Amino acid sequence: MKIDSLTLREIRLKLRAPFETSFGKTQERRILLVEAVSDGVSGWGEITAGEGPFYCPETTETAWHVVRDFIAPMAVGKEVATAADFGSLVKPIRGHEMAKAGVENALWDIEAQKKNLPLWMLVGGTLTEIPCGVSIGIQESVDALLLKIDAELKAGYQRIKIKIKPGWDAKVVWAVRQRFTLTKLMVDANSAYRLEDAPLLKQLDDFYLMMIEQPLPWDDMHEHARLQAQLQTPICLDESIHNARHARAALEMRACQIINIKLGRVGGHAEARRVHDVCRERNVPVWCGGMLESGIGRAHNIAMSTLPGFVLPGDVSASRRYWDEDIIEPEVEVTPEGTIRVPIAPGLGYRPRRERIEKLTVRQEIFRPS
Ligand code: OSB
Ligand code: MG
Repeated sequence: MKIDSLTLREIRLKLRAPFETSFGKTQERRILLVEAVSDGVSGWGEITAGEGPFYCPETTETAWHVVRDFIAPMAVGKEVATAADFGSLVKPIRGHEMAKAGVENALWDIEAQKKNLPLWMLVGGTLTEIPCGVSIGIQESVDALLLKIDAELKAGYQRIKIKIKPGWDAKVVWAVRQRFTLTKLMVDANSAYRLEDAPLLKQLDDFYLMMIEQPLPWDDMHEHARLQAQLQTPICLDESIHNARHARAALEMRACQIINIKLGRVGGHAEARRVHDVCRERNVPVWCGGMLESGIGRAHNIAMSTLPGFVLPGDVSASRRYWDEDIIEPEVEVTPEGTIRVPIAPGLGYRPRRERIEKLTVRQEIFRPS
């Protein structure tokens, strides 16, 4: 397929409620959307970078720069056999996985439409219904958190993830476990602790958590291995894993027992599948993480979550948990059993609402062969 043009747009989307993690609070998202066109077929991808360099070094602004000044010049007008080959075009660029993923995933959408297949089938998915969990940010009070969890469980979600940070950890998790004794529960620290905090983290072993996600620095697998040796609770890595080599290293050094795969963090569907395969060969379960995506990113997450190794509930939940109105049609909905039924239409399976997207757009640039 020839990449005839790329359109990069920034939209602003206000979250229904602020989302707080150990690295900060988000209320309004600045999301970059990529629309690629090949032979008149248009495909969509989302760049999942945050507004600031706090989850990872990329930001909305760095992604705009890298797409405009490097990815677009390397890719536009070029021919690739399949979307999976896009990576070779942008190989000279180190890092910037989220910027690359936004473009690559748009090509996957195109390829799926051209082959008249739902995207999830094209990526190799086998599951037709995916299990869903929710990620709950740091709250004002423990009572507020308990209320929130209760509501999510009543909506059907299969597992609860709570964000922790120093001062909002063991005591809070204890209160949650007291109240919800059998709920599938996990915590995510977003790198808020140090290896010296091992005794504190060890207290979490009492709460039968499914896993502790990314307790230690984003760039340190070795210390996670040291910590894992002291904990019963499985460690899950998020921020540390940017490609299949990282995944292999982490598993070989026993830095984790579970991996959270995010399409943006690993650079798109092709690398996500390689991370998945590394885990599956070793019987290591994976699940799909979230980045407060709009419907476009969410639809890509759903497709990825159909790969057979995605056996744990992901952070992929209904559009209405995030937005008053999403930018796709239909919106993503979750069944009372806490699952998403995968779409059967070709491509993403959810239609981008072009008019709404245009209304939300604050800047746009179109890249064509010079
Ligand atoms: O660590 O998984 C994370 C949101 C922004 C940045 C990092 C993370 C998250 C979430 C939210 O946990 C998941 C979601 O509901 O999209
Ligand atoms: Mg995480």
